[in-house]
Amino acid sequence: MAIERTLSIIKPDATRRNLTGKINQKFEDAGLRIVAQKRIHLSPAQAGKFYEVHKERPFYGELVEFMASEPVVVQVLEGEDAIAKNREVMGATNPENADAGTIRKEYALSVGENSVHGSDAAETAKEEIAFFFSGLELVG
Ligand code: ABT
Ligand code: MG
Repeated sequence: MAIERTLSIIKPDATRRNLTGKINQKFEDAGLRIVAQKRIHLSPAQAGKFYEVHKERPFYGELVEFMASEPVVVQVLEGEDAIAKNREVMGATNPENADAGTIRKEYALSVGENSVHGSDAAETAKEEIAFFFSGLELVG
């Protein structure tokens, strides 16, 4: 297993409910190190660009509006097998299908307002980290 980095976003439904600390605790308990983190308020254009891969999906407009509605916390998590491990800690996209103890099971409100985003593969992790962070901001 290799040490990887992955891009995580704590979404507006979670920052609004002051869940940043509780969610970070879950990452750290799973052995993921937060090597970069910042709170930002995305513009609709920035959120639209980040989710460009979903442009043709019926929920794209709603997703972009939601992600730009209130601040998010963007972060880089590092650890062994970080991409898959983070997705395990997050749980299934739809909280109804998420396993007990996962972030989405405990905190997500719906499939849209599902509290966290995590990169899904090595290539997307690289692109998504570069979208939000410069090399100088990554402190291993
Ligand atoms: P993640 O587990 O979040 O990576 O979702 P994944 O990419 O596996 O699943 P899909 B279904 O592609 O969802 C992409 C993002 O779109 C959001 N979404 C999804 C909605 O807002 N409404 C919907 O009806 C659906 C199906 C959830 C995912 N957000 N993120 N991150
Ligand atoms: Mg995804």
